[in-house]
Amino acid sequence: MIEKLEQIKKEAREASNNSSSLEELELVRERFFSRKSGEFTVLAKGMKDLSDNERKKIGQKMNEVKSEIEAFFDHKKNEFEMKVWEAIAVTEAIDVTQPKLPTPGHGHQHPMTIVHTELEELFTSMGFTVLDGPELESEYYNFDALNIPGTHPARDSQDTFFIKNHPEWVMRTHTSPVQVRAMQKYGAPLRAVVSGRCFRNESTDASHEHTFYQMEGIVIDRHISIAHLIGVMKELLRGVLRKDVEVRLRPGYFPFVEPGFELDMKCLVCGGAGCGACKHSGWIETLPCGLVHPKVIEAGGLDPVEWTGFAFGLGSMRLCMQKYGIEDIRHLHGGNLSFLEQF
Ligand code: FA5
Repeated sequence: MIEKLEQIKKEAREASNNSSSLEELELVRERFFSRKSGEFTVLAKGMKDLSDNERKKIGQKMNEVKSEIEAFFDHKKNEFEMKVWEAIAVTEAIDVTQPKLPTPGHGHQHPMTIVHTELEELFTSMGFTVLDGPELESEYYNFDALNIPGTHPARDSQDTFFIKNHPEWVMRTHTSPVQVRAMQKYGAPLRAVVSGRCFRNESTDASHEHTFYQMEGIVIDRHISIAHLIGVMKELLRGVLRKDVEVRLRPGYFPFVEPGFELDMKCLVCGGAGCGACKHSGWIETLPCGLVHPKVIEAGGLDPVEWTGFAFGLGSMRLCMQKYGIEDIRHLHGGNLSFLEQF
């Protein structure tokens, strides 16, 4: 039996040395130690037929051989595991000499976001609700409900993008459609602002974009007058620009207000001398406004005899330009970081 044990030890050492992977080594371990048919296990089962003396002597030898074989296996297993770690160390090595990557800077708000947030805070402090409206709007809300029927020449001044095969949908040309939507949804009295993107099919220049922002405001109540309108407009400009600005009010035609005004402000970019931002006139068209037309109040589901109101459509990109002295509107959507990092 001693000879047989020595033979098993020799074969186990050779087999483990010759194994070429952890899986193969596991099969070698099975060959000698599997519970049913392992060569060492079968030999150990024969111990029961030995005399007490022999069993003591052989038992000791068996324990020695078993420990030796297990040591061969463990040694070989360590070899394989080391190879795996070496491979990982090569592929995932950290190069301590590599220069440090620049730390990404902190982001900040876009100037338009700053202006809209300030405007919304200002209006909520005056009791206005902040609403939202769809950018893809129905032709009805964008034009018809605002007293601009299909043949009305006012449609020409707001040439828009229609949707292929869906002439009833347009990319909204202004935020005014929310006037009617708000009246229909919330009734009267009402005080609301809505800021968002508008779209027009027009060439761009220093003061025009095809995609630009407006903030609409609407107040519906009893006995609303032009005095209320002008009071709120002045508060708006003072709140955002943080100074008194020179304004002029002149008649303006919009089919959805009566009377309608254009509230212009003296250009802060050039101080009124004339520049690209004010089309060299010294004045900026920023705040068209007026008293809500009775037909619009009717479209909102309200009685125009009982309810009156004012509305305005602030060109918030132009206001942003005035606030920060930006001479060309196209900088705002240009994505140029050296421009944006100034805010
Ligand atoms: C309107 O859009 C009306 N809905 C405004 C209104 C609302 C009047 C409520 C009365 C009552 P207008 O087309 O003028 O009006 O545009 C309003 C403002 O948006 C302009 O004064 C200007 O500041 C800005 N704006 C208009 N077109 C552009 C453009 N292409 N690029 C940048 N800003 C523009």
